Amino acid sequence: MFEQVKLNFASDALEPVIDTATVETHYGKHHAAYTKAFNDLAEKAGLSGKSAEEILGSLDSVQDDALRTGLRNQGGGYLNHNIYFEQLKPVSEAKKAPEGALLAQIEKQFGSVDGLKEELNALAASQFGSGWGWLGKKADGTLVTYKTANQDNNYSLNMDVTPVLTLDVWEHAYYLKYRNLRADYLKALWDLIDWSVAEARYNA
Ligand code: MN3
Repeated sequence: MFEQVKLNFASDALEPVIDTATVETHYGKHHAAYTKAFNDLAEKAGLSGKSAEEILGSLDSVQDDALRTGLRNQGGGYLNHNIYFEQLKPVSEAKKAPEGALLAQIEKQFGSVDGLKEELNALAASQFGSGWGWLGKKADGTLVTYKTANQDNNYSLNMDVTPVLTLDVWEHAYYLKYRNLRADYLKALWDLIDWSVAEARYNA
């Protein structure tokens, strides 16, 4: 049974960066719907015992086209939002900057944390239509920025990376407050990113 990650905050606690209605709709409706649909499809496909990462990483083994597409979209929607919501904390509680190995690698590759934010925001802002901007880690510890369309991720695309951070650029993530200003949402979102979660993912 796939379950939504528990939120580290009340639905109004991300104000003013993310408004209460967006949290309630995004987590309570969109993410909940992806989760239910993924559970239903995984059961139908006889894959309920596997992890979401395993299912998405072996979609080729699902023969039925509609089932495979459904698992890709709903499973991606389920997992991507778990990764997204897990890394968010209220402004007053989020760890504001990385330390240790992650910080060293960011400085080596991007010059500074601000340099990384700038590059990743530009990449996420450039995603045409719905999708995600990502910071990922390769097996050798190298960091990589990339973007994916719709609910695709490193697992469904069989990329040799694991997620460190993700930025949701579907309109449902920001449109109630930021309207068409995706770049403003991306800039503000960093105030909610809890770097202790990114460190744990990087050091895993
Ligand atoms: Mn979303």
